[in-house]
Amino acid sequence: MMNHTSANLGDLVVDHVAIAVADLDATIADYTNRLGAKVAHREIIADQGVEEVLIAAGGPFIQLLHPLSPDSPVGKFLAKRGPGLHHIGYRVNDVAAAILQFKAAGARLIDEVPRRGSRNTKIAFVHPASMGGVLVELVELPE
Ligand code: CMX
Ligand code: CO
Repeated sequence: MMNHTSANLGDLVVDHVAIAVADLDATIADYTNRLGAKVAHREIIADQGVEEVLIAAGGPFIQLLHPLSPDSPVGKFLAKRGPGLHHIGYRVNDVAAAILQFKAAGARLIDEVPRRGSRNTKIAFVHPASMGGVLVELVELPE
């Protein structure tokens, strides 16, 4: 059966590529004016200390992330590294099952229990130390 999510983590599908930005509106303008991109979604995720803007990009979204405060994870990232690539989100059918699979494989999880992401998704982060220096987000779309 064809599915837009990956079965058993088998068919890898990128949901979004996330970029940490210092100036959200200026960056949106760069994408819309220079690339002709359209904003698909905008949401404040207060408990994660971020505002996200999803840019439509023909398949996976480009997720612009702006910190709500300097002591949030993205705020600390910006202070340490400056704006740039932050993480890649991959779709999975069942994020709780995916967490168990990553744990069984010896990966370091940031989230041992799924939390709520934007768009009513269920998400979990895998530590960059376990994925070649890249922060990975597992994304389960709502029904
Ligand atoms: N990619 C790669 N490395 C990263 C990173 C990232 N996005 N963020 C931090 N790091 C690195 C740091 O540079 C640091 O490296 P060194 O030890 O070599 O200096 C190390 O990871 C530890 O970083 P830290 O700033 O001390 O912060 P923490 O360990 O507290 O947290 C991380 C790091 C990845 C666990 C944290 O940023 C996190 O929990 N992120 C997930 C939450 C998040 O970003 N939510 C917003 C996204 C919302 C959404 O996508 O919907
Ligand atoms: Co994300």
